[in-house]
Amino acid sequence: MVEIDGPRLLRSLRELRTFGATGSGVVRPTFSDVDMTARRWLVAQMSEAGLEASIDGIGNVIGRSPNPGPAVVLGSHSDTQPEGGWLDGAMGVMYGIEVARSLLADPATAQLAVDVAAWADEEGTYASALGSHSFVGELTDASLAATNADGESVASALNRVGLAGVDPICLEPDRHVAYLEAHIEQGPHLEASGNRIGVVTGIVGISGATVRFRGEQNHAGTTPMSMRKDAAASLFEFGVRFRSRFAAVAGPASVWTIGNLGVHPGAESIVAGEAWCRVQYRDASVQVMDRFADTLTALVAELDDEGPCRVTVETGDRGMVPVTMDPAIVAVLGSAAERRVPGAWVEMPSGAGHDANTFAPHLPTGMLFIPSIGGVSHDFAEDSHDDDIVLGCCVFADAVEAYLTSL
Ligand code: HGY
Ligand code: MN
Ligand code: MN
Repeated sequence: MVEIDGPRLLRSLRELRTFGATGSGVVRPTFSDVDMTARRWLVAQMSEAGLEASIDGIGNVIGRSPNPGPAVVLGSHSDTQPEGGWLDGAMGVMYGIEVARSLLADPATAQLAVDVAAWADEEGTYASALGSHSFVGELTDASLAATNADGESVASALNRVGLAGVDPICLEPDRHVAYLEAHIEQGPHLEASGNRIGVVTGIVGISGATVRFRGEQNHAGTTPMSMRKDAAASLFEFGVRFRSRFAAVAGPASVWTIGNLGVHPGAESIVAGEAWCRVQYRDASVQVMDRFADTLTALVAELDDEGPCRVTVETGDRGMVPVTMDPAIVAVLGSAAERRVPGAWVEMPSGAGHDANTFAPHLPTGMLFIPSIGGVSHDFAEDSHDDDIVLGCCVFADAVEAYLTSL
């Protein structure tokens, strides 16, 4: 079993939390000042752990082992949601550093190659899983043109933070043999079942779209109801039909959400001339995701035909495809969990998307979960118990060692 330094892991997680600390949570959006400060801090942490570390041209922090391959890549993201928790992404990054450091420090394992990464923009402030897509060679012009809520493009942001012209660091097929990511579950199942470790078997796909409603702005008092082209009313009608139509084609674990919306000009005495909403849907099955996409397109066309407002849909962000974890990595994670906490672990799907979605089509990929208190995430209240955080890192380290020595 690998000896990791639990207190050191917890200290470093608590220090990372300070970059963007907001109440009990963290606000550290991609390419913000606190995000870049955190990335520079991570370079120092990775260097101290014995890795050759740098921030690459898309903002990924990459720590490369001094050892020749075969190497595993351990990582997660260091950016957060607009109201994020202190562990979402951050925990997987610090696990990677702690595992790399602990293996290098032990003569019995010092020859094992563990590269570590803190990916840029998994949360999609600009484009979801931007950094991991760059690492696997899937960066597109559309990625660089993607904008944040303020309309700043990735290309402009890279220029602003001083990364324009810096080369991206990419996957090395003759070095990298697997990708492993540790993460909080972000859901209720481990805590509810009393399990301390989750071994992920598959990860849902995620797709999103913007639906726009265009009517006629007018006076809320003098415009008769029969003459209105009320974009807000059209949005609400869409919302009602969206819920029922998606429910009719959903799978047993499907989810669908309208998490953001707006009306213009947004005054109570004005009939809204414009409205929009962001739709997101997830499922582990490509067929169900395709059914959702077709249902959305048909609903938009139906409302546009009915009038009185025009209704259009824009898909945009490439989202995430549903992926299956590598059976050999599932097995090595399960064995490591069984040794540490016999019977207190479970194989499970992931309802959250991760950078592991990006890697699975390119490398054998696996994920480990620890319980989230109350199942809460993407909220300042996100938290996990210290002993679960430390245990998760012990299991993760054992699995990494076992996988590398089995090659
Ligand atoms: O939304 C997700 O599943 C991920 O946390 N970005
Ligand atoms: Mn997240
Ligand atoms: Mn995450």
